[in-house]
Amino acid sequence: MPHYKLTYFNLRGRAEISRYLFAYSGTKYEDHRIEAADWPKIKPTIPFGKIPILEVDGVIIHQSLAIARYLARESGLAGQTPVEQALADAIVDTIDDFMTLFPWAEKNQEVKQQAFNDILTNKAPELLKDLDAFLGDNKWLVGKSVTWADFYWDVCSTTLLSCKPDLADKYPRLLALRDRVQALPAIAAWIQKRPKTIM
Ligand code: GSH
Repeated sequence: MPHYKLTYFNLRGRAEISRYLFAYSGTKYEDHRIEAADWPKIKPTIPFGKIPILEVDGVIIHQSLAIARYLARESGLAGQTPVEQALADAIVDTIDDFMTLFPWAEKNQEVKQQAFNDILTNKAPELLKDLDAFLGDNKWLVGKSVTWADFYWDVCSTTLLSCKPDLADKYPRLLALRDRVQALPAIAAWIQKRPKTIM
């Protein structure tokens, strides 16, 4: 078993999908959380200067979704066939396209709040409608078993719902999918024990 070290801020953010995958597979890893105040001196030491990064026996992998896709493959959660894998990737990318619309690092709180409201009110409905149609009455987003796409929906929607609690009220099937992910014993245990952070 390689030595895994995941480095990120003390946030769920872009590292939480990988933490879910570690939790689900029961793989030991170092959940290294850095203080924002220490970031300026750490940044230049990191290839490409962004986090999360995952060190696998000292090899540094950057980009949150490359990290998560690797962990999903390792734990059998990437999809059961090449087509399922492509579909899971496509759903993850679709959700991620939406998440990257938000100006997470905006310093002006008024500007930030206005942009968040606009995206949550005017752009989210389209994503939710499409995701709901894609899920239909299936248990999981892709194939017959849980994949990292279901995890990504849960992780991202947790943050979205913290910004707008009624966001998905019109989509009980998407809310039920969150419940199914969160009821997986290893995920339930992780949610219970993880550090409580705003994002
Ligand atoms: N596409 C990259 C990923 O998914 O990993 C984005 C990485 C990214 O922007 N990370 C942010 C960061 O490192 C934190 S969420 N911010 C500090 C900086 O840019 O100096």
